[in-house]
Amino acid sequence: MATAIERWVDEQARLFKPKKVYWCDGSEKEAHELVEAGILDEQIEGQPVFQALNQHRWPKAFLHRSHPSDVARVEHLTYVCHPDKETAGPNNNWMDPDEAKRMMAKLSDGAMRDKTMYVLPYTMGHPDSPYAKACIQLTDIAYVAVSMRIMTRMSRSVIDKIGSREDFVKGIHSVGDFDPNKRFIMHFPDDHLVWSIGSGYGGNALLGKKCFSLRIASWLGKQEGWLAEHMVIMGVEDPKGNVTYITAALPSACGKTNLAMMRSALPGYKVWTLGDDIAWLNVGPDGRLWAINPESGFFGVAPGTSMQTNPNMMTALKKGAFYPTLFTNTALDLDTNEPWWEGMGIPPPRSALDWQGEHWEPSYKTKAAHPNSRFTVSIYNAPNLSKEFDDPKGVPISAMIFGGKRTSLIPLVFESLNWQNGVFAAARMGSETTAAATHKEGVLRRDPMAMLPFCGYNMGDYLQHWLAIGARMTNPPKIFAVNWFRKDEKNKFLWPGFGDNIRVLKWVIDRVNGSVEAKRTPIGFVPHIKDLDLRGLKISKPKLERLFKVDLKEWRPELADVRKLLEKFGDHMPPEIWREYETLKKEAGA
Ligand code: GTP
Ligand code: SPV
Ligand code: MN
Repeated sequence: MATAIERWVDEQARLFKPKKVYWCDGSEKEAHELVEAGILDEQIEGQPVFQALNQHRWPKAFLHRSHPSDVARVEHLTYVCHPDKETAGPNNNWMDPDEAKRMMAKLSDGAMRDKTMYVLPYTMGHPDSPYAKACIQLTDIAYVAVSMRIMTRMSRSVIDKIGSREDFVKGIHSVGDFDPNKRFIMHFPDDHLVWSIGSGYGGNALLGKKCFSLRIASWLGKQEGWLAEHMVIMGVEDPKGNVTYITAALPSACGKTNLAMMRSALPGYKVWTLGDDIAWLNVGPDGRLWAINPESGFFGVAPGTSMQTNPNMMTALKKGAFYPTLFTNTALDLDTNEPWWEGMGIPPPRSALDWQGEHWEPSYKTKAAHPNSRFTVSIYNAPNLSKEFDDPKGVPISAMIFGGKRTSLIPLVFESLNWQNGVFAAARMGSETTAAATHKEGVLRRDPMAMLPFCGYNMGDYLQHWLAIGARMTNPPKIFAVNWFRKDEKNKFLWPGFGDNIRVLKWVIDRVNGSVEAKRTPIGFVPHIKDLDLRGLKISKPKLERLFKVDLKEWRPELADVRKLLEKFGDHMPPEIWREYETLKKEAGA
């Protein structure tokens, strides 16, 4: 008798009508065959799906060029289909689930004709973790199959683990004909199902990532009492060898990968990585918050990654241990067959192909690599991988950091007064928009907890859930806010960032350990400058003062904007958050 998985795959095959169905086992041998298929058999706009890069300089690395219209997440085409709109909240696009399924079935009919349907069995999280989830995704492009092998733990054993259960996590994906008018990323939280058509881009197509591990998982977390968050997990080791585990939430393209891979500028301090994008957080029996990373790879922004800014990532990209490493929409140096991107820290190639495969020279005004060009690389290639990474129970979190790109107003770092006050600080977070999603760049948008595009239900209820989790912990993490991006009047960053961010993490750890005092302001505790370890850093006193300045006058328009955000959620916004708002408003004299 057919299993639940086989029945479901059959049903999808009848709809999509592929020429064959191929069940993946996640092995390296198979990955070679899939890459080969991407080089020889599969094309996008007349170009092969994969191209081998210089294997001497970039072992096991391949280049992928996407369809030119398919370079980022598409938030306006992303829907969360709860039975009612209220549950999805004003933070999500909503469609009635039955209507959405009818629409998707129509778009899916025959969409894999002449193509292979790959069946991908994988777990999110270490298979031995009680928090791991067993998943099956279908796709019709080798790029997605191979990317999923890097980003998840793919194995046939998942099929046995699911056995006769019907409630496994389901992902249906087809690139269709890349038509932006037929592109939809649909979530059905109650069915544990994501159905995505028309895009091959990471967040739209690697369905274990944002779609399941954040949008659907956040909903599961709400029901089951845990959190799915857009967060880095890292262990910071001090010179005595003590490791403090910290999470950090920053919106897309605001510095998570760089933070997770940081090479410390302070002697004796080390950052060990456990993840650069997603954390699942559970309250442990010890009353602390424990974190696992459901993923096993990095899907990181290429531009700006260099030996100067992120040497650990450059090492991972060139390591050639796990097969393969992928580059998507970077430029290609025609002399050397190496990938290249803006901010790589080396001169541009004399002659290149740009991200679309067109001829490019340094004199051109256009960018050679797409601003959201990315690499996909196994976390096991990371030279700073934490030895706790494969521990099924995860790591205990002492501090949670929230941040965004704010060129003014927000100090380099401050600490919230308590959990509830910290939830408010994280909820009012804003960021100037970036290239990771298709919208105008550089506009301030409120992005509570860096989860605005990823929370799979009403964000008012989500903040309530955060407060409830806080009430369950006897030893909660302290909550901090950071901003690496404050600028001076000449539009220059005040803070060097990257490896120097360790100085901020050191202050965070000192506060966790209670070894330094801080200055109480209406927004929270701000460092005394004398408590920052600035050894080896040249930065002027006026710059430092400006980095930490809390100007209450400037907070008036900010708070008016925050009010608009809170109002958007009506009755769903917890009264505790409104109380925090009123207190801050009063203390700030606004
Ligand atoms: P997603 O993968 O989209 O979730 O992004 P991310 O949050 O992991 O961002 P990432 O680390 O890739 O950084 C994005 C951009 O921010 C890059 O252009 C970096 O060079 C820049 N950046 C990262 N950290 C810093 C910093 O400390 N200071 C400054 N000025 N820029 C930074
Ligand atoms: C992000 O946009 O936050 C990313 C890339 O990490 S994606 O996987 O596309 O979501
Ligand atoms: Mn992300």
